[in-house]
Amino acid sequence: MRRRWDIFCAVVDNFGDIGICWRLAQQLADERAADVRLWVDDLAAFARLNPAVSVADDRQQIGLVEVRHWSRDRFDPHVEVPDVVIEAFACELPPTYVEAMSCRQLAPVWINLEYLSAEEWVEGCHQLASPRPQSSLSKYFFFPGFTPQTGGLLRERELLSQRAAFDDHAASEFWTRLGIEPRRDGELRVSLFCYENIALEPLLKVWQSGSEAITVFATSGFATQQCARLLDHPLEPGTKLQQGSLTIYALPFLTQPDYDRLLWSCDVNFVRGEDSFVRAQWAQLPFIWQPYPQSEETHLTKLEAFLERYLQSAAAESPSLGAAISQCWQAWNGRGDIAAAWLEFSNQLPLVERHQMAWVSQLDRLGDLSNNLADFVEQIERRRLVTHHSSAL
Ligand code: TRH
Repeated sequence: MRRRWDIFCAVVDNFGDIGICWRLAQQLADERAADVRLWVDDLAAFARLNPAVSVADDRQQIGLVEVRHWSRDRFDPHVEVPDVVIEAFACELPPTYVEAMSCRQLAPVWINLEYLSAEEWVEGCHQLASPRPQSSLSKYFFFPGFTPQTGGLLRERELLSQRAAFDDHAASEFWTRLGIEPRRDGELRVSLFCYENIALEPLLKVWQSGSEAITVFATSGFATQQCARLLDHPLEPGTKLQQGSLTIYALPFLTQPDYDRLLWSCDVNFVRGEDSFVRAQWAQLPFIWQPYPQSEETHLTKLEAFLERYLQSAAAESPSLGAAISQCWQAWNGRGDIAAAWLEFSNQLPLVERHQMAWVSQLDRLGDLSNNLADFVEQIERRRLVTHHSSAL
C-alpha cells in the first residue's frame, strides 16, 4: 500500500530541525515509496541547506517530496489529512488540522518524533501512546537512539557504501571544487561546527603554537564568527588566514550532501546539535561533540549519557583511550583543560578512528530511523485492524 505522509517541521533555531525532517522526508519517499508532504514554517532556513528550495513558493516539488510552507495560526482548514502524520519535535500542529484528523473516517497514525538522546529513560518512552481525550486520536512517541529499544538513527540505504567509495581521489576533487588547496604531507584537517564556545580560544592557541600544521575549516555562522573575533581578523566565506601552525578557511554554508563530504574529507570533526552529530558518526572518523546548550545544563547530562554508551568498549581496546576521548569532549564543553585534552586526544587518533569503526558497525545493526518508523506505522495499522475485526465479531 502506498501511504501518504505529512511531516510538520517548525524551525526553532538553527538548522537541525529542518535538516532532520528533510532527510526523513526524502528517505520515506525514496525507500518506502511514500507520498510525502513536508510542511516547513521557515523556507529561508531550508533554502540554506538545499538551494533548490524557493523561499517565495508556498507549494513546491523538491525531488520526490512536496514541500509546503505553513504557519500555525493561518492554516488552510480544507487540507486533506493523509494516512500518517509526523509532528516533529513536538512542534504543535495547527488546531484546525488536528480537528480534521479526528474527523477522518480512519484516524491517521499520529507520531511525535522526538529529539535524540542516549539517556536510559528514552527506551521506556519509545513507542508509547498518548490517547487524546474525547477523540479517536492517539499520539505515539518515537525516539531516535543508540540501542535496539529505540528507533535508531537516520541513515539512508546507500550512505555507508557512498562513504566507503569516497576515497582520497574523491576527497581531493571535493577540495578543488571548494577552491581549497590539496592536502600537504603531515597536515591535520579539522572541520569546526559549533555554538558559542569558551574552549575555542585556548584551542586556537594550541593549534597556532603546535609543531604540526593544522588546517581548520570553520563552518558558516558561530564557528567563523568566533574565529574571526578571537584571531582579530575578518574571515569572509572563501578566505583563509594563517597564524603560526594554524590555517583557517572560512567556508560558505554548504549544501547538506557537501557537508557530509566535508566530514568524510577531514581527519577530525567538531560537530554540534543532533544531525551533524549523527552524520559525524557515520563518517567513521574521530569527532568531538558540542550538544545544543540547554537550561539547567541538561545538555551535559546528554553528553555524559552518550559518552557512557560510546566508550563502553574503549577500555578493552586501549587502557587510556576512553579517558582521552572523554576528557577532550568534556573540556570542549567547558569542563577541563582543552589544551592538554586536545594533545592527548590527537596523540591517539588512529585508536580513536578504530574505535569509531567498531561503534559504527554496532549502530548499523539497529536498522535506521526512517525504516524503523515506517515499520512501526505498519505495525500500528495492523494492530488496529485486529482490534477492529475482534470488536466486529
Ligand atoms: O543547526 P543545529 O545547531 O541544530 C540544532 C539541533 O538539531 C538541536 O538538537 C536542536 O534542538 C536545535 O537545532 C533547535 O545543529 P545540527 O543538528 O547538527 O544541524 C545542522 C544541519 O545543518 C545539519 O543537517 C547539517 C546542515 N549543514 C549544512 O547543510 N551545511 C553546512 O555548511 C553546515 C555547517 C551544516
